[in-house]
Formats: sequence, C-alpha cells, structure tokens
Amino acid sequence: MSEENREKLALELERKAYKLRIMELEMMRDSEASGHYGGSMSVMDILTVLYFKVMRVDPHNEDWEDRDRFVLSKGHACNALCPVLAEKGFFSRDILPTFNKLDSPFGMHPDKNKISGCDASTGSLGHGAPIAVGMAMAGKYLKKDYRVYVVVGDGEVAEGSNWEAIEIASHFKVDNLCATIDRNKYSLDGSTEGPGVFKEGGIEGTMTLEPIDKKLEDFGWHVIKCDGHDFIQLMGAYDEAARTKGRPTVIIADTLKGKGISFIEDKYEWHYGQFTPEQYKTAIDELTATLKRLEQKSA
Ligand SMILES: Cc1ncc(C[n+]2csc(CCOP(=O)(O)OP(=O)(O)O)c2C)c(N)n1
Repeated sequence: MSEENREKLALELERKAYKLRIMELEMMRDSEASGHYGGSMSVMDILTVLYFKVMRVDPHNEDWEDRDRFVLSKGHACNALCPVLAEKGFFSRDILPTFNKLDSPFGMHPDKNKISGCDASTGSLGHGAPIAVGMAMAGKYLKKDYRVYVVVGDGEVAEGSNWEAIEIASHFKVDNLCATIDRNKYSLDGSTEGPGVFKEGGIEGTMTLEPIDKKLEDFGWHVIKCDGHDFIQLMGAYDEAARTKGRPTVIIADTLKGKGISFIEDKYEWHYGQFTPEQYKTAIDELTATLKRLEQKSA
C-alpha cells in the first residue's frame, strides 16, 4: 500500500473509532447501565484496527473454521466490544440499548454463547491469554492458517495465569498468536506503576509492571512498542506481528485511560461508574466535535 493510501486508511479508521465511541456512549445512556468507561475508551482504537483492518472474520459466517480468533481478555471492556461487533455486522445496532439488561445477549462481560461473533467468554481477569494460547496451539496442530489476537489490560498482567500462558506460547513457538497490552497505566483502583511497598497497616500501591518489554523478551516473545492511539503505528505493529516467525508477538500499546472524553482522561476513578445525563451529553458532544474535525481533515 502506498504511503498516501496508508494515511488515508489511518484517518478512516480514526473516524470509525470515534463513531464507535459515540455508539458506545449512546448504548450506555439508552440502556441506563453503569459500565467501564476508562478501559473501553483506551482500547477502542486497538479494537477498530483489529476488526476493520487486520482480522479475517465474516459476520455472515461467524463459525467459519478458518476465521481469525479474537479474545478480549479484559472482558470488562465489553461495552467497547458490543458496538464494534454491531458495526462489523454481526448483529443489528438496534439491540445495543439492551446492554446489561435481563435477557440481553450483552452483559457487563462478554458471553460467547450469547454474543454473535464473540469467540471467548471473559471477565475474570487472567483467563484470556491462556484461552488464546490454546486456540493458537490448536491452529498449529490442525495446520490451519488462522491467527489469534488477544487484548490484555496492563493491570491484568499481574495475574499469574498469564505468565504460564506466556511461557507455553514461546515454548511451542505459536507465531500465529499476537497479544496486545492496553498500556493505559491504571488498574481498577490506582496506578500500575507501583510503588508496591510495605506500609504500616498493609501494602501501598501495586507491584510495578516495568520493565514489561524486557520481561516478555526474556520469555521468548517478539516485543513491539507503539502508540496505541496512532493508527499508522498500530497498523505497522500488526503487520510486523504477522511477519514474525518462530515466536509469538506482543504489542505494548501505549494508551490513555478514558481517551477522547476530557473529564475522564487519565483518571482511574472513571475505571467504572455511571454518567449523569449531563455527563453523557458533554462526552457525546466532545466526541462528536472530534469526529467532525476528522471528517473535515479527510474531506
Ligand atoms: C480475577 C479478577 N479479579 C478482579 C477483577 C475485578 N477487576 C475488574 S477490572 C479490574 C482492573 C483491570 O485493570 P486493567 O487490566 O489495567 O484494565 P483497564 O485499565 O484496561 O480497564 C479489576 C481488578 C476481575 N474482573 N477479575
């Protein structure tokens, strides 16, 4: 693809990601659900590139054996996944406002038995990477050429089950596996950067994640670092992952928790919550203004 076409595609994807952010907030507003705003906004650009540029999936044949597989290990960002799958054509966007209601296919976390196009039920952190490694190993064993993509939260990396999966993946050289870490620097109740020290009465802070790139390299993975909101960089990272042979790839995507909505950006307090009607309006107005700017840029 020429550089000019790549830039055009990047802009098109960025517009799509803002449209999806707006769809998500309308879904949440109309369903009157609370939800995970911070991590759904940080991961939206990654999901957009995966579903609208990288992955080979067919909404008209969701069980297609040779499809690429996707696992949203940070399942609490289901409110980002639902609009993406609707936009991709797996189901009508008209049913999004049932989000998190009784009898809806969409709960706070994704259920593969209920959501069309969803390959793995997740929500209990630390399970997605092991599931994805199993899918990738099955693909190798069955001599299929599908690829497996898993998105993990940076706070989630602390779950020990990930490290078992990370070790197995490099041992079995599953180069059909690509993990992405949504590196937004926050977990549920604070920073992922520590300090993790003893204090009178307990421990203060989480353990530090860094140097996460070196740890993963030492475990035998190919590591790529990129800006998780730069569409050219994201597309380049996934291209490089597909070219990488003999070991799995992890993309450490530097992101901003709450990306796109100024009053929640970089604030772990908005990991989970519920907007007031005024906050929905402010957020949707902001996202719409960004979308309009992007549309003008591409006109
Ligand atoms: C096993 C498990 N423990 C605790 C939780 C509760 N929980 C939900 S989200 C979250 C924080 C995850 O942080 P991170 O992976 O960084 O997600 P992000 O910031 O990208 O939303 C926690 C602890 C859970 N879902 N599963």
